[in-house]
Amino acid sequence: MRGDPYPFGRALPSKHYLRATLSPECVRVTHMEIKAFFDQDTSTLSYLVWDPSTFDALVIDPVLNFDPASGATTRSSVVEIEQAIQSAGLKPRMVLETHAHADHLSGSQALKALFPGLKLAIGERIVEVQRTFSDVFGIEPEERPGAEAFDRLLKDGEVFPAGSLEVRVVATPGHTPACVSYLIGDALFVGDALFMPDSGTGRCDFPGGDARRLYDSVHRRMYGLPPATRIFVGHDYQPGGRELRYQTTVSEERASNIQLKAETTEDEYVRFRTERDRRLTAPRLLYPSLYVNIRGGRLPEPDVRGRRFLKWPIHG
Ligand SMILES: N[C@@H](CCC(=O)N[C@@H](CS)C(=O)NCC(=O)O)C(=O)O
Ligand SMILES: [Fe+2]
Repeated sequence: MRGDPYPFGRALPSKHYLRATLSPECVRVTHMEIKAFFDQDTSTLSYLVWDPSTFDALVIDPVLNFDPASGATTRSSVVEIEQAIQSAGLKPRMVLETHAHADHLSGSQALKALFPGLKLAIGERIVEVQRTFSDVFGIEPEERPGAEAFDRLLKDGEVFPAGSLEVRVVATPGHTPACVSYLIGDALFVGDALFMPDSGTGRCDFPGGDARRLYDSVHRRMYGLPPATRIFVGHDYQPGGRELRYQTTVSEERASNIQLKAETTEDEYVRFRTERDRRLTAPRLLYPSLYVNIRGGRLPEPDVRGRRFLKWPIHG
């Protein structure tokens, strides 16, 4: 994967983020509210972010609940977010995916059905992931999902509005090639690139994953942000049964992330990550998740009798 031509060279230096996000003349949103939602079944965090002065809001990484044994999907996680939106009188503008999740189904389409004006966005390299997994699932060429599965594909460094909220895209590949983080004010939503300091980092053994890339994403791009930048993680596996935690800071991660601290070298990290990944098993919902998530969170089209079927490759 080292020969991958993705233009990291174009990335803005970290002092630019400092100017772009924290200096008063550049920041449009000075105050924002963040509410986290936790899906116990997959240990996933979703976030609702809003501007309390305009009520403009966005949702990051919503979950559609799925029981693989029965095939039942339920919208309880999405309904929780909907209720929070309704009770605060918010105007949701966008749903942002940090990546195509491999362990849970996205709730983005269920949310879009509730709020029809919502736009769904994801990092532009999703098209690579769509290609890879269309092959894995043997999807016929004319049925392969592409850019049209999303309302908007985002480029590294792009800054876009969601109502009065201003969002900066920071490409943070490694867990998957298309992973992005979202910087909103002083808060960085990192998806599965980085977890709480006692949990480490995302695995890098999915197709297109790359531990060297993840090191660069975390060490150069995230740890180059101002130390007080708040970090909101995409999962918390509650190691040792500790209470749920999902918010930390750049300085806390730099000082104490168990897998990747400021002083950890690239080789040390890559050795550790590769070794750990060798022992990990596939996520329980790997195939259902990717089948749905490369289609922007859409369930498979129903047949004439309204039944939907997933594809699940078998090997061995
Ligand atoms: N056991 C979980 C899988 C957990 C998992 O693989 N999580 C990914 C994020 S999607 C990860 O990066 N884990 C980091 C690690 O285990 O080191 C499941 O079956 O869903
Ligand atoms: Fe993930």
